[in-house]
Amino acid sequence: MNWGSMDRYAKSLIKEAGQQIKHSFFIEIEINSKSSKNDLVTNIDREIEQFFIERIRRDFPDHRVMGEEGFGDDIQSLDGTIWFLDPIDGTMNFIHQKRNFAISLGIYVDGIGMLGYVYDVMNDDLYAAMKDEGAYLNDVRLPSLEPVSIEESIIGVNASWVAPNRYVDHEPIIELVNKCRGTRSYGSAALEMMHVASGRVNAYMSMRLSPWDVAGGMVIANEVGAISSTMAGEPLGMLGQETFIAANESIHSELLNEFIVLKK
Ligand code: 2AM
Ligand code: CA
Ligand code: CA
Ligand code: CA
Repeated sequence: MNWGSMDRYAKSLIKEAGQQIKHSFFIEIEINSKSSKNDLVTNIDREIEQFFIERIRRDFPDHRVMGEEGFGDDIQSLDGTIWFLDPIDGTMNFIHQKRNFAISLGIYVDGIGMLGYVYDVMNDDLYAAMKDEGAYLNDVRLPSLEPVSIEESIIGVNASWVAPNRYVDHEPIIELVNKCRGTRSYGSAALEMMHVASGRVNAYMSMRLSPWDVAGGMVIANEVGAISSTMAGEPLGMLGQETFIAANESIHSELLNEFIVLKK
C-alpha cells in the first residue's frame, strides 16, 4: 500500500470511530479511574481502541500498535511500522463537557512520523499531515507559522504550574505568565498541539505525556514549522512518558532557556 491510500484508510477509520463516539452519548457510559481519582477512563475509550486495533491487525498484520488503553502491542523498540493511538485524548472533557476531546493517531516507520491525525470529533475538524507534504485542516492547507515574540504569545500552560509543584520552579513560570499576552489550557494535549499548529496558541507544554498523546500532533506541527521536543530540548524517545513542549520556532528555545527550570 502506498502512503496516499494509507492516508485515506486512516482517515476513514478515524471518521468511523468518531461516529461511534458520538453515538455513545445516547447510552450510559461507564467511568473508572486509573492512576489517581482524576485520571479517568471509560468503556468508550477501551471500545474505540479495540475497534482500531481489530482493523489494523486484520488489514496490516505486520504493523504494531501502541495504544493508551493497553490493547495494543508491548512496544520496546521503534523498528517497523507503529501506530500510536489515543482513542480519546481529553477523557475528562469527554465525560464532563461532551466536547474538547480528540482521536489522536500517528503512523511511524522506524521512529519517523509519516502520517499524523488529530480529529476534533464534536467539531468534525480533522487535522492531518503526511511527512514533507504539508498539514491540512479538513483539506485546507495550514500555512507555515509566522514568527512571534513572547510578549505577543498565547502560551498553553496548566494553571497548577504557577503554584509550587514537583516538576518545575514556579517563579519563572509566573514571570512567563506575566510577560506573555495570555495563557490557555484546554485539557487535550492533541488539540492544544493543533492550536499551536494553527497559530491560535504559540506554545504548549506538559510535564508528562506519552507517545500516543503527541505522535499524531508532532507530524502535523512539524509540517507548519513548529518545534516539538522534551523540556530538555531533545527529540522525544517515543517509548515512555516524557516532558513535552511544542512551540512556534521563534520562541521555543527562549521558553526552555529562560522560563523552564526543571526540578531534579
Ligand atoms: P487523556 O485524556 O488521554 O488521558 C490533560 O489531562 C491532557 O494530559 C490530556 O491530553 C490527557 O490525555 C493527558 N494526560 C497524560 N497523562 C495523563 C494522566 N496520567 N492523567 C490525566 N491526563 C493525562
Ligand atoms: Ca487517559
Ligand atoms: Ca491522551
Ligand atoms: Ca486517552
